[in-house]
Amino acid sequence: MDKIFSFICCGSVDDGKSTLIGRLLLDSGNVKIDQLQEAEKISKRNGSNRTELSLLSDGLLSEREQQITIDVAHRYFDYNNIRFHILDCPGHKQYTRNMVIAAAMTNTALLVVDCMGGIQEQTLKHIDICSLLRVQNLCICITKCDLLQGDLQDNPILKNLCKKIETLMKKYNFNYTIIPISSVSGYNIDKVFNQIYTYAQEVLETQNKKCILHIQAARLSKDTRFYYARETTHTSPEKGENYTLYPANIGVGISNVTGHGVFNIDSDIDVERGDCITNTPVLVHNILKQKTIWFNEPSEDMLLKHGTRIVKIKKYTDDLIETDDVIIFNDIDDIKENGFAVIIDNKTKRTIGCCVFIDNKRSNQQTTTHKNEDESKKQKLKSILASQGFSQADINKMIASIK
Ligand SMILES: Nc1nc2c(ncn2[C@@H]2O[C@H](COP(=O)(O)OP(=O)(O)OP(=O)(O)O)[C@@H](O)[C@H]2O)c(=O)[nH]1
Ligand SMILES: [Mg+2]
Repeated sequence: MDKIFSFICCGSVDDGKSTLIGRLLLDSGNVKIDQLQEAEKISKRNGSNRTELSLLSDGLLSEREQQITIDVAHRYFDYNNIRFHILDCPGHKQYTRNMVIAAAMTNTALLVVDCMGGIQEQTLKHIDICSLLRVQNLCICITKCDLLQGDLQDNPILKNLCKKIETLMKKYNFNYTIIPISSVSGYNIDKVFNQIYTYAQEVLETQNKKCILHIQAARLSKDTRFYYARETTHTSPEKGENYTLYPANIGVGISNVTGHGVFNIDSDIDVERGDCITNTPVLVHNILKQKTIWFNEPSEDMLLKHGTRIVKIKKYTDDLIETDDVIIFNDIDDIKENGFAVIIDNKTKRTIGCCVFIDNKRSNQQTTTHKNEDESKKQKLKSILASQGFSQADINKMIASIK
């Protein structure tokens, strides 16, 4: 099973996310008998007359005790020839940060809306977050339809809710579909499987060979330097391919690949943690056009974490961030996976916001070239000095003395 497709399940608190995931796991044959027996036992102990399928998704003890989702639960199921990776998001307002980080990692969402409760404040918040983080496909599941009386085709509550959702969707750019379901009875769950499978095929087919490697570490072993990188776009480099090192803006070749994100390059250039090696154009700026979702109040002293770089925020306004060093990124509309960063409070080290990069491509081109040229000259000088036998410490001192 080499194809993996990730999607989130989001929506307001108690609207039935974890139960739907439990149903998907069960119906796709991905629940072991002992897991099901354990869920039956806990359900009975909690006084429920049916097996709570949410217990198959909620992992933490505190979640099971409180019957709410706190952390993002990662669950997997295989359907046809694809392995599906579901990120079950908490609906509670206080855990919005977990939902944001999950949405940043995926292109598709199952959004649940309780047929009785309708669209809630948190439903709207999750839709806004999905839109800002460029989740393209939205499979909107109207849940708990077993609670509705009579023929569902003609049900006024259902019709009314569908109309409201359609009106709301006009404000956004999603590729969406609405499916009334019941996770308890299994009604229309086959349609959910089909829809997710269709989205998966589309997304996996269009996934390209853009590869962005944020360097995590360099290790020297028997005179060979191995680089360890985060494969931001889930694409791996291949031996013999040509890449560019940023921020230096120098061409490098991949001379060997020894594992996931572990490789050698054909040059003795000094590559460090925080550098980036890519086969696709990126932006290298320290003034960034952005939009932020805040989880807590902004603080006086903040850091921006993107890829494997953490830089200080010098100045923050609603649409611009200025940092004390460049970051290597893309606009979210160009390459989603490289188009967002988290904001950290430097005192508490808590993640307090998530920002997405929008519309930088045209505005900052000039500064990039200028900075890259300087960086490129420094890197070339470094490799010349290294080839002449200077130690790394001496080279760094010499480079630092150049203005
Ligand atoms: N009748 C009925 N009840 C359902 C259905 N789906 C979920 N429920 C019930 O709704 C309640 C909440 O379900 P969960 O799946 O835990 O909701 P959630 O959205 O994951 O909640 P949080 O993670 O805390 O935001 C539970 O009591 C479920 O049994 C359904 O299809 N029919
Ligand atoms: Mg849940």
